[in-house]
Amino acid sequence: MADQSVSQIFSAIADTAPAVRAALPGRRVEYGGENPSGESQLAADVYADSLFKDRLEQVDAVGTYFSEEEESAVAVGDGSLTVAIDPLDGSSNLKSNNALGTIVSVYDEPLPASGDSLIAAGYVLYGPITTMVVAHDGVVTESVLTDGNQEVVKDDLTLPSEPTIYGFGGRIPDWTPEFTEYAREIESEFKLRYGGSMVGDVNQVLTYGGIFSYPAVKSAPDGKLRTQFEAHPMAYIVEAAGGKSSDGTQSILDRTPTEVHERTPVHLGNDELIDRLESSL
Ligand code: AHM
Ligand code: MG
Repeated sequence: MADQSVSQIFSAIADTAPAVRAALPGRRVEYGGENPSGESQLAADVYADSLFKDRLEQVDAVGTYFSEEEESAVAVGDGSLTVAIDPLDGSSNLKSNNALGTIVSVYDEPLPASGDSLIAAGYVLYGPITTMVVAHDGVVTESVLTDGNQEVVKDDLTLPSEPTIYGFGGRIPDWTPEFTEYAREIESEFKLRYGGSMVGDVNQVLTYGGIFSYPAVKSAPDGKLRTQFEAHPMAYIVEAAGGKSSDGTQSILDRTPTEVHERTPVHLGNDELIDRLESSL
């Protein structure tokens, strides 16, 4: 039953992604509003949110839709599942025409909820091609989405065991001394790949092996990324692919936010690099 619900939810995401992508060129402008995290919204953020909501409303298993772009949960049906979504992740990349994504979490509890309540998570990457990565039951699959078709290209995606890249967010002067020291070590061993879209950056880590961090910064001890909409789902995917997640001390999946739009430091990647990070912080 859960398997069928998860597959219906991600079919709905796959069906909607081409329309989200097609709508981007005309929606690179400010919408005039702010999201609940106090960030200004682009027309594309708001439009992607409405497309996903309308489509997920048609999936029987979904009872609640909760978006990073909206203040509160929206009741969309009688189903027992809650879908949390960052409709357009990395939307500041739209101006410069760089990678964007959509992040999707499927919880079997109302939000706020712990990462243990996730039953699946996935993302769409709007890169030169549109791909969708889904984690469920410990298995991660990658598909290419073209013109309404979903073609599985990897049916058991795992993190490469020899990491080669890193990508760290936030301004270097804002990092804590402990994170800065860790970063100096990592920089001397691996190649920098940072694009400013979590989906694009984590997808690179899943492809090449390495570490993605958006750390706690001096001015924002909880970092930038939102637990329910960004950190939990990406941690779920990376852990299912054989890697580790951390908020600096524990798995991100062990965090239960007290407020749905709450933020957390995020570190995702190969085990060895996350273990070293935790002992440095
Ligand atoms: P968004 O969902 O509002 O676009 O914000 C999240 C994005 C992440 O994709 C990315 O990791 C981070 O913000 C980039 O922040 P910065 O511009 O500080 O590098
Ligand atoms: Mg985001």
